[in-house]
Amino acid sequence: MLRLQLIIPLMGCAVLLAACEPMEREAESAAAAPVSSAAVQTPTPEEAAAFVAEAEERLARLGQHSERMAWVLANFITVDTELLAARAAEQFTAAQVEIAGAAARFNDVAGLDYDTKRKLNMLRSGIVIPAPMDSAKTAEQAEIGAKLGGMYGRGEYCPADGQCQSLGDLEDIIDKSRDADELLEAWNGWRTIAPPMKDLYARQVELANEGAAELGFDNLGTMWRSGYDMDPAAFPGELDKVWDQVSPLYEALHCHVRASLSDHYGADVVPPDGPIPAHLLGNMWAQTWDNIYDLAAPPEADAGYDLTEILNERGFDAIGMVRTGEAFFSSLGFEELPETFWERSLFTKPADRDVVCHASAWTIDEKDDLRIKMCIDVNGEDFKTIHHELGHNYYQRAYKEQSYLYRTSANDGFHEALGDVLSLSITPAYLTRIGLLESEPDASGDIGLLMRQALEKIAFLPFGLLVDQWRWKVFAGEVGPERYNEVWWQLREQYQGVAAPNERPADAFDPGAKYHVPGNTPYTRYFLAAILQFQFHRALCDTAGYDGPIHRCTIYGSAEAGDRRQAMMEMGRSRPWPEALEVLTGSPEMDARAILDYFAPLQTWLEEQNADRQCGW
Ligand code: X8Z
Ligand code: ZN
Repeated sequence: MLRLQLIIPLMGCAVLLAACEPMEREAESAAAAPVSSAAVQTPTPEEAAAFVAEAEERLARLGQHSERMAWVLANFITVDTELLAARAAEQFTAAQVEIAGAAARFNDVAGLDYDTKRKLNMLRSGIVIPAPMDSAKTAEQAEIGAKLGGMYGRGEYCPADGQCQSLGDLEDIIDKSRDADELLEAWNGWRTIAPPMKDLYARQVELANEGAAELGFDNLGTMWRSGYDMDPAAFPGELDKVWDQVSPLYEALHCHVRASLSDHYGADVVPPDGPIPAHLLGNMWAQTWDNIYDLAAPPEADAGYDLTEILNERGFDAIGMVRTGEAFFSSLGFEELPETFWERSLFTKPADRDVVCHASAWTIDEKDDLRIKMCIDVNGEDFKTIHHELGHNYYQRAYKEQSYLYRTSANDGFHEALGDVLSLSITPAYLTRIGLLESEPDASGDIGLLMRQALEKIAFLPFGLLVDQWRWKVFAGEVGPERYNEVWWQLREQYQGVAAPNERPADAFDPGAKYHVPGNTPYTRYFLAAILQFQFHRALCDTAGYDGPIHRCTIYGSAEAGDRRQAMMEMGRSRPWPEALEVLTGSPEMDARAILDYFAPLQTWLEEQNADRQCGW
C-alpha cells in the first residue's frame, strides 16, 4: 500500500520498492569506507545542506519509479511482478541505507540550520526496513519482502473437500455468520496461509536488524520508535499513558460484549469469566466488533438505522460510494479529485487475477497522480474505509509543495487519523442532509449509536497497540521464532482479553495472517490515530461552530473546518508533530480525554449493565 516503507512515505501500507540508478553501488561503497581526505575533515554546514538536497533529489527520483513498481505488483501479482518489484526494492533499499550511513558524517557538525538538522535525522532513522550493506543480503531481503507480500495477497484456504476461498470469502463468513462451527472453520482456514511465511519472516527480521545495527540502532524496533520527535526510549511510556486512560472503558465494553456473546452462544462456547474466543467477534482478527452490534445492542436504545442496508437499498455501487466520500471533502472546500484518480484507481476485486485487496492510497508522482486500491463491497465498513483512504489522498495532495522529506504526515498516526475523522462525521444528521435518511432519529437511540461506534473504535485500541508490542519483542530478540505464536497469543489475551478458539498447531504463525506483518507495515500508527481522531473531531466541530453532543456532530459543509484541517495538512512533516497538533486542535498534547468524553454516556451505561457481572479475564 503505501510507500511508508521507505524513508519518507507518501503514506501508509505495504511493500517497499525501489529503483535502479547506476550511481547506487558506487555510493554504497563510499558509505562503507569514508576515507577520502575530504571526509576526514569536519564537514561544513553548507556541505551538510548540499548533501541533504542531493539525497532528496535522488530519493524523489527513485521513489517515483519504486512507487510505480509497487503499484503494478499490488494490482497484478505474478511471479514476474514479484521479481521486478524485488529488484527495484533491492536497489532502492541500498540507496536508502547508503544515504543513511553517509548522513552520519554530519552528526557533529555545529551550526546546522533547522531543516538540515531535521532532515539528516530523518535520513538516518527513517527506513522502515533497512538492509545490511552487503549486496547479496540486500537482494535476499528484497526477495523475502516481495514474496511475503505475494503470499498474503494470493493467500486462500483450500479445504480438502471443497472450493478454495479467498480472504474476502472467509471474511464474509466471519463478519456475518452466527454458526460457531462455520466461524471456527473460516477462522482456522485463513490462518493456513501463514505457516509457510514463518521462516521467511524470521530471516527478514534477522537481516533488517543487521541493517539497523549497522546504522547505529539496537534493533529495528528502536529505529521504528525513533520517528516521533522524541526520545525513542520514552515513546512506549507515552503509549502506556494513553492506554491506561482508556483501558477501563475497554474493559467495560469487553465485559458487556462477553456477556452478550455468552447469552447467544452459551457459556460452554463463551465462558463468562475468561477471554473471548477470537472467532466470534465479527472480524477476522477480532480487531473491530461492530459486525456483532445486533448481539450487543442496548435493547431499549437502538441506533435506528443500518448503513449497510441503506447503501444497498439505495442501489449504491463501489464508485457511487467513493463519489459520496469525495463529495464530503468537497463540502469542506477541497478541490475535487483529478480525472486520473477515477481512471487509474482499483475499486473492485478483479475476477481474473490476484491483487492485494487490502485497502491503500497512493500518490504515484507525489503531485496529482492520486489513487486508491481497494476491493470495495457495498457495506458500511467499506464506506468508512473509503473515507480513510481518501483522507490519505487529500493529505498527500496538501503537502505536495513541501520538499521530499517533508512530504508525509506529522507522524504516521496523523496520516491514519485524517480520513477516520470524517467517518466520525458520518452521523444521522449527515445522512439526513445528503438524503440517505428521511429524518434524523431523536436522542433516544444515542446509546445504540455510541455502542456501534465503540464496537469499532474502542474495541480496536488494544489490538492497535499489541501488534507492535509483539514486533518490538521480536526485533529485540526477546522472542525467537519458536515462541512467535505463543507470545502473540499471550499479548492478545493480556491486552484484548481474546483467546485462540482452539489449540494452535505446532507450525502456526498467526501474526502472519494479519496483513501488516508480512507487509512489514508498522502498526502503532493506528493506535495513535484511534486516539488522535477524537481530538481532531472535537476541534473541527468547535471550528464549525457546532454546539451539542459531540457524537452527533458532523463537520459536513464547514469550510472553516476544512481550512483548519488544510492548514495542518500542508505542513507535512516540516515541524515536530506536537506543533501540527496544536495548529489543528489548539494543544500540542496527545491525550485520551476527547475519546473518553465522546463515549462518557456509554461508559455510564456499560457500568450499569456490568454492575452484577464479573469483569476482567
Ligand atoms: O490497514 C488499514 C488501512 C490502510 S492504511 C485500510 N487499517 C488497519 C487495518 O486494516 O488493520 C485501517 C485501520 C487499521
Ligand atoms: Zn491507512
